[in-house]
Amino acid sequence: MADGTGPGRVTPSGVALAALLLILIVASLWLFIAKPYWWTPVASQQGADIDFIFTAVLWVTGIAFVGVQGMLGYFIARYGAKGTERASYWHDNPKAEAILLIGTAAILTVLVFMGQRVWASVYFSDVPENALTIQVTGEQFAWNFHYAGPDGAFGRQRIELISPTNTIGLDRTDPAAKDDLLSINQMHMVANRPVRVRLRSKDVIHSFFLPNLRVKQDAVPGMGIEIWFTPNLAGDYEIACAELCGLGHYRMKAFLTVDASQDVFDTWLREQTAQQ
Ligand SMILES: [Cu+2]
Repeated sequence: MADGTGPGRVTPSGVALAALLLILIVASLWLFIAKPYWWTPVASQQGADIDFIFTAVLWVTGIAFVGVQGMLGYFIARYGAKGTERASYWHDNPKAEAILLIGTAAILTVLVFMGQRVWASVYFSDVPENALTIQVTGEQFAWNFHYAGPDGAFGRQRIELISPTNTIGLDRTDPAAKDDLLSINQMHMVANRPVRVRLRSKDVIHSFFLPNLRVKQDAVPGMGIEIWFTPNLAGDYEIACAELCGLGHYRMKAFLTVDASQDVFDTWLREQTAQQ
């Protein structure tokens, strides 16, 4: 065929493949432009920066993808039009390789620096003074949220006290534990007040995921991991576990409420504590 003696360059299977590719291109373009399955509106301060990086990476890789695939298509059409052309071969081309290497390195370096600025603002910045601290403990298959209560001090936890009703082993004889709240699968925080999450796991690796707030952090057994962020949009959201952590992983779902004011939050905390 390539020697020009075949049935010609346009074959039914080629046309079918081209049509299929065209449908794929139009469908994926539509997905990106109409955004029927896109991110939820961002609900945290840090989330806007993360979305910006994501968008930048998407543009860069999108342009590179279209450029590379377009050139490939063009070369095939341009140099294979008759089916009689011979491919030429050479071992290397230092100039082309240098341009590609330096160009790619420059783009990636810019992206890495943009990303590390956001990373540092999430992981290497000081937690603001007024932050609300919540101890989050993942287990198969639930999220435990431990609030210090009005005294601001977390009660002692003891492993031998862990039971089906006291899932984090809170020692109620400790004075600091008197006003503590243990909430299972229900998390509350206050809009525009920073939150410090102390993340732990009782069994396997889980991943604490607040998609609306663009927060995702692994919970690792034997480690206490801190992360902070500032929710800035009141509302009800979902919390997921983003680490395949066992057979019940799919139901490791919890609920987050970002209260509009400290008063609303305090009322919730008081009601919940009274119930316990
Ligand atoms: Cu999990």
